[in-house]
Amino acid sequence: MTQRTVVVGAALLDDGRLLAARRSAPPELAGRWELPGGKVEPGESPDAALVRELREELGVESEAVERVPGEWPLRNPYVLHVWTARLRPGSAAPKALQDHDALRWLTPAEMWDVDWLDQDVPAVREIAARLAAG
Ligand code: 9L3
Ligand code: MG
Repeated sequence: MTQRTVVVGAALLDDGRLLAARRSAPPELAGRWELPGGKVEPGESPDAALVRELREELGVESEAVERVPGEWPLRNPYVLHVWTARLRPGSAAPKALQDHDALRWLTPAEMWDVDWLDQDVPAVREIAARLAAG
């Protein structure tokens, strides 16, 4: 039986823009941009994992909104799921606290200005289509 571990990525949206985060580690991913997030822990729900990861990595209070349909392969045994998310009222602004060295809020026109991780591209395409549709 194949063990799969879900990695949740957050399409954090604010005012029609998407937050992109540049990875600082590991070396093979450093410099590439991603939807922030990480591994769902045993017994943890995906939306709780997303909220925890964004608190740890960005220092924000957020809520998961909805899953973006699809599942994208990562290095074995990981698969990427993406959820849209928003900042809770009163949250701090995102800061690159861990695993990232730059953040950008991208408008639809800027969506492809950053070098996204290959595995995040299909999800970003889907988010871009939604933002463009208003
Ligand atoms: N990963 C890919 N795209 C993403 C995220 C959050 C993660 N949007 C990949 C990178 C790592 C693995 O998943 O190989 C685990 O992620 P993390 O726990 O290092 O963030
Ligand atoms: Mg992470």
